[in-house]
Amino acid sequence: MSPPDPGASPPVLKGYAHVYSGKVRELYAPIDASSGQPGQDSLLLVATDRISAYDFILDSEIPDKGKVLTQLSLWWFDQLTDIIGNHVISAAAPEVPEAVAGRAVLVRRLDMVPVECIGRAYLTGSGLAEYRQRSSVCGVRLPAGLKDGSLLPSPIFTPTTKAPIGAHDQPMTYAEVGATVGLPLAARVRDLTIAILVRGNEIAAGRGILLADTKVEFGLDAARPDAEGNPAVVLADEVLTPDSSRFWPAATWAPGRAQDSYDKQFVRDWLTSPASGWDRSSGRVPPALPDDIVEATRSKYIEAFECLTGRTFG
Ligand code: PZK
Repeated sequence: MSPPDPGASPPVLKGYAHVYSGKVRELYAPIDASSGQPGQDSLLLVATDRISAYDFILDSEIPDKGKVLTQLSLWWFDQLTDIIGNHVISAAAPEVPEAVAGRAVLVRRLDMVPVECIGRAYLTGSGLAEYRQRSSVCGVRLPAGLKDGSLLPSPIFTPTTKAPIGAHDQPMTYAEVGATVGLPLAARVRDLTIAILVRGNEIAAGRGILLADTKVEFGLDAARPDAEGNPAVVLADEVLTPDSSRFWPAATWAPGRAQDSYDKQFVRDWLTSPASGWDRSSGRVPPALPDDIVEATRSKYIEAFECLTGRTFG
C-alpha cells in the first residue's frame, strides 16, 4: 500500500489536534478547553472520501463515501450491542464539528488490543494464498479442495500483526495472539470476531450481500470494568463497512474464480481495462477515474447502505 502523500496535510479542524493519518481516514484529539491541550479521554475519527484500489490510494475521491461508511458503521454498532459494546460517544454536534458532520464520530480513547482481528466466512485473498501453500490459514487446518471464494465449513479467526502503514500485516496463529495478549483475552476477541461476522452475514443474507471476511479492532476500557473487575472489551474503529470487509454481490457468487467486489468493481474493471492506459505491474500510480466511474461507485456505496439498513441515505 502506498503511504499517504506526505505533501498532503490533513484539514485543520478548529478545536482539534491532528494525531494520525490513515489511508482513508484521519484521527484527531479534541483540545481541552481549560488546559488548551489535546485531551486523553477521546478521539475524533474522521472518514474521508478517499478510496484505495490495487494497494494505491487513488487521486479521485468518491463523493459521500466518508458519510456512507460512517453511517453504515454506526448502524452496525447498533445491530451488535447485544454481542459487544462500542467506543462511540457521539456522532452529532457539538461533539462532531460541522466541517465533518456525518462522517466523523467522537469515541472513547481505549487501550487498543495490538492484533488485527480478522474473521473469514469465505476463502479468498491472503487466506487463499496461505491455504494453497499449507492447507491452513493462521494455524487453522482446512479441508482439501477449497477454491477462491469457497464458503468455509465454519467461520475462522485469522488474526494478523498490526504493521505500520506501507508495510504488510503478518499472519499470527491463535497461540501467538495468546502469547501477546494472554489466553483469556485471545479467546474473547476470537469469539467476538466470529460472532460479529456471523451476525453480519445473518443480516446481510437475503439482502443480496455476502460478507466474505472482516477486520475488527477491539480496545480495553479501564473506565468500564466488567464483573470481575477487568477492563471491558469494547468494539472500536469501524465495523462491517466495505473498507473493513469484503462485500460480495450474492447474485454472482461462484467459487473457483475471483469474486466481483460489491463496491469497487467499476473501479477495478476500468483501471485494468485498456481505457485507463494503466499497467498494474508498472509500479506507476493509477490515473484519475472518469466521472462516470466515480458516480457509479458512489451509487454502489449508497446501494449497500440502503440495502443493508433499509434506510434512505442522506
Ligand atoms: C485508534 N486507530 C486506527 C482509525 C485513523 C486511524 N477508540 C480508540 N482508542 C484509541 N485508539 C484508537 C481508537 C479507535 N478507533 C484507532 N488508531 C488508533 C485509525 C481512524 C483513523 F487515522
